[in-house]
Amino acid sequence: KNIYQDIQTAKSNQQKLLAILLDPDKVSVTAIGKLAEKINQSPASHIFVGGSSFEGNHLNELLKVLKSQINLPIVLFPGNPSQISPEAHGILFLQLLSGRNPEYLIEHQVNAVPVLEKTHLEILSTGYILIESGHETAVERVSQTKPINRDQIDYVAQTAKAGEFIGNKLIYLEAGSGAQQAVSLAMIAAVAQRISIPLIVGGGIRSREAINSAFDAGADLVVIGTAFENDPTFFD
Ligand code: 1GP
Repeated sequence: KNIYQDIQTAKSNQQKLLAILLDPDKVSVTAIGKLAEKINQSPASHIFVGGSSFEGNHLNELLKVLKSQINLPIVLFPGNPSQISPEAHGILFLQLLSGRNPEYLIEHQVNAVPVLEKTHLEILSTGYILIESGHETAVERVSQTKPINRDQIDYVAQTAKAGEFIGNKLIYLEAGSGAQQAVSLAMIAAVAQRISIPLIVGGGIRSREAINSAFDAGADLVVIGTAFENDPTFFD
């Protein structure tokens, strides 16, 4: 159970982290072999597994195969409590701080407890902040919450700080998977300066340049989903 400690150590050493997000809806168990090879050759430090709509049928099997082929911490990034599996190493225990839907602020979390208590997953309390990105994303649709406007930089930084005060261990700035526009560099910078906990940024980041710019702006960990999904040679 040292995923969080390792993220903090990386942050204090100004070492940047990269997570590849695998959506179980889009990755079959049989396709893992080929992907695993690419992931092992990539600079990824973490694997995130999850999606907004996935119902969890082959999750255990998928995670077992991943663990056998990849030597990185595997962290669940669940859209709902059915996406919890004891086969991962940790879980982003998300609170949708940008929304005002009690289901995603506390109800799912309460319901997840009996399931989580039966696992050894490292629980990573994460303030999750959805930022408007040009079109309606799956998170917005599923959570029935409105993202925060791209221009409300100070309000987003304030929201992130509230998450830190509440006790979140991580803040995740999310534009949504496949977002047209990633979170702006100005917003990343403002949030990074305001909080002292590690900052995760994802959604719509599709190039090496965009990854590096997010790091330079202050992201500690960048999440890449769609770009790798569409092109497994992305990191070559
Ligand atoms: C989505 O932040 C992640 O939750 C990754 O987004 O699929 O756009 O890379 P992309």
